[in-house]
Amino acid sequence: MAAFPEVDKIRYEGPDSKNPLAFRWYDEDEVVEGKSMKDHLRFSVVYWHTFRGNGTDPFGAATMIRPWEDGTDSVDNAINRARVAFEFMEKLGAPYYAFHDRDVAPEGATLAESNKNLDAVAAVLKEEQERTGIKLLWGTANMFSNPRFVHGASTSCNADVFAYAAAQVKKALEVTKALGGENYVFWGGREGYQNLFNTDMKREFDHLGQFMHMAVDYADEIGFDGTFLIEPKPKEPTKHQYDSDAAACINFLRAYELTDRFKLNIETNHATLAGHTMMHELDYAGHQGLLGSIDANTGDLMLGWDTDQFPTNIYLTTEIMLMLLKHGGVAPGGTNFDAKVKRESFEPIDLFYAHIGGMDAFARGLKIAAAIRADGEVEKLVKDRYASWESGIGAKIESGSENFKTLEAYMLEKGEVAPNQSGRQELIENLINGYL
Ligand code: XLS
Ligand code: NI
Ligand code: NI
Repeated sequence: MAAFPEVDKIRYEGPDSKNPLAFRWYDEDEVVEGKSMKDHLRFSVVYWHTFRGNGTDPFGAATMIRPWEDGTDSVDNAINRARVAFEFMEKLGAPYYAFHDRDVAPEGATLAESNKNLDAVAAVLKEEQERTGIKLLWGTANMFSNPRFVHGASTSCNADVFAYAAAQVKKALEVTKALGGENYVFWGGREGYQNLFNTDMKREFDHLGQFMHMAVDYADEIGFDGTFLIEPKPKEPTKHQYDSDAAACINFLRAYELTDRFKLNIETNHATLAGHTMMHELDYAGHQGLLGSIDANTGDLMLGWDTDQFPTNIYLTTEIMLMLLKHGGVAPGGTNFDAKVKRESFEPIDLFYAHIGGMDAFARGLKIAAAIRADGEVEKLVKDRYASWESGIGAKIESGSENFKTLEAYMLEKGEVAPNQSGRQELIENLINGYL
């Protein structure tokens, strides 16, 4: 029985459509900068928020109405839910999805039982992937919900917990490979600390590095060649997460010699929590050659936690798409909606409204970003701003031929620097607004 009988396949109807169950901007076949929107954006639906989110918050119980749920944590219920998930994704027209092991299948009393449950549901996921053509963007392991992970997983003070986490990731990698997953994500979970007085930070970082190498080794052993992604986040649940932002993650990857297999999965709300903009995090990861994928959501500037809202702000999606286009696109990563409907939006149909809005916001952002790039006005302003590096002393410095002594000689002779130019911030902001 269909879970969403009142919803047909969501179609592109153009900007004038008043149909709330249609795309106004996302036309998957429309070509932008030589590539279809579908290939640029690579939209992905997350299993945890969309099919496991129940609307609880620290002050209240579940609110979501999900008629297909039978209220048990059985494998049967999980299998039925998987079928519903694919009905949803197929109607939405999202080409990808992502999950944690424990989202899709119930945790058993033992590791063996958990693995068995996961296999049973994975078989259905495979069947549904084949039926619909929807693909797995990435898999990951939930190593933060169960109380055993109270002190973290690979950075736990308890060696048994490290071993358990290793076994769990081993299995999650096998399942991700079996389902053709194109990436594998590590979000830090509880890898971090609450108090440095009781924490051996160096030892914990070394364990984290060791763990990642074990993951790479095992991936090689089973022939999983997807990209590994680390997802930076500065706080929540621990006060100080080890993967706090793009720069910290990249330093970790370099220090432990992991950059050949790892890239970053940048999430909007995490960037905000780190005191950065999403644009900053994307540009930083991008110019380091380590931009792998994005978790598309947004926070609330009045709330200091990870509210994981659906992105609807066109200015934000324009900034994101400018960065993705600049750095050569997001593939083999994707635009993964790590976002949840609000607790008050408890009807199943709200899941469609939320995703349609996010996809349209990104499609618009893509078109606006492409227009900005095609006009080249903004690019020219930036180029002019750095004109002093194109010739003369600037070009010489960049070529590596100068040193402190030659530069002193240059400046002693010249006496004072050439006049600075205006930064033109307001002009450039006005220009951007002109495209929106
Ligand atoms: C939590 C993270 C999480 C990861 C997957 O804040 O965003 O959802 O994306 O473990
Ligand atoms: Ni998050
Ligand atoms: Ni995320």
